Amino acid sequence: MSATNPSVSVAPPHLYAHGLPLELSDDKFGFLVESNPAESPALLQERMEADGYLYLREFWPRAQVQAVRDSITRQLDALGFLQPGAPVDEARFHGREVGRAMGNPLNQQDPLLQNLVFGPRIIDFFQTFLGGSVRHFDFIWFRTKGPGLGSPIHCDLVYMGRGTHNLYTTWVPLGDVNLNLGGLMVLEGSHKKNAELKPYLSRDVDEYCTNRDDAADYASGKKWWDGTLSKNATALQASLGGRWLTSPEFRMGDAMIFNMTLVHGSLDNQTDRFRLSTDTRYQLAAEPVDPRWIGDNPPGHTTAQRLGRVC
Ligand SMILES: O=C(O)CCC(=O)C(=O)O
Ligand SMILES: [Fe+2]
Repeated sequence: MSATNPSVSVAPPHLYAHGLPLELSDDKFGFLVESNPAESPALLQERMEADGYLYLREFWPRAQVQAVRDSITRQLDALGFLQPGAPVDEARFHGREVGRAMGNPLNQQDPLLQNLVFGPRIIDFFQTFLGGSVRHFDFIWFRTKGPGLGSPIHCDLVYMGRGTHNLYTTWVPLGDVNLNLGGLMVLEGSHKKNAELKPYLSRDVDEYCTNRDDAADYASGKKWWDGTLSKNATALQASLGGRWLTSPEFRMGDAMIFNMTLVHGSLDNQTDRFRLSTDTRYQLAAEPVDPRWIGDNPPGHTTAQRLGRVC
């Protein structure tokens, strides 16, 4: 089956999120709607408003993304993360996770990567889409997901909401990602559940309540809330409604753009290979920016960024 052949997209019998099987009936599960990046900004804005995302197939030339993948798999190989003897491009897992987005050892300054995720193609797209001069966050979130659990379900706002909320994520598969390998999944219509999600969306992972007993542990960094909304995709779906949506196969060159309040996570990886992707952020340059993600060496979720408030 496709576990050993990434180019063949055969649906596995079960899909899992955080170790639990998803319900795959038509009313619970489906596929993302594709958009054409050349459509008018008004139409793309309408779709973003309606769906919370834009799934753009073949946004970049495949060869450009392959060159970035090559650079990353070479780094993973040199760092000892890949199975010796297997073709490097297959990115076979060698027993050790690479680490979460923060503290990931891969090179953020790689010119091929920078030219992909911060280059003219994507910046021009956002300038047209947002109707003004655009800036990106400097930090690049690497996802190098080995066999096992995908990313927990969350909204991006709680990690990056200290500037404008007119902010967009672009998720970039660095390799073809079929259902076995486990790509992004989003909960249909969840970006419009602001009332239900208000207690969650009003939080920030680097904030803590000064009037609670454990305030000192949060201030010192001993404790941290990781921003997870739910570890049970089906229970969350039962309360919010909507289908879980993914792609039958994200392909190299695709871009998946979404807003700050769209609930998402990723499918568990049922193969013995790494699933490689990045995610990056874009906004109007004139609007306020979250300082955690800006600069040559962005501070990120460090204790210096902790903010206490009475809650
Ligand atoms: O790739 C993943 O597993 C998660 C991606 C994500 O959370 C994002 O792009 O914001
Ligand atoms: Fe995210």
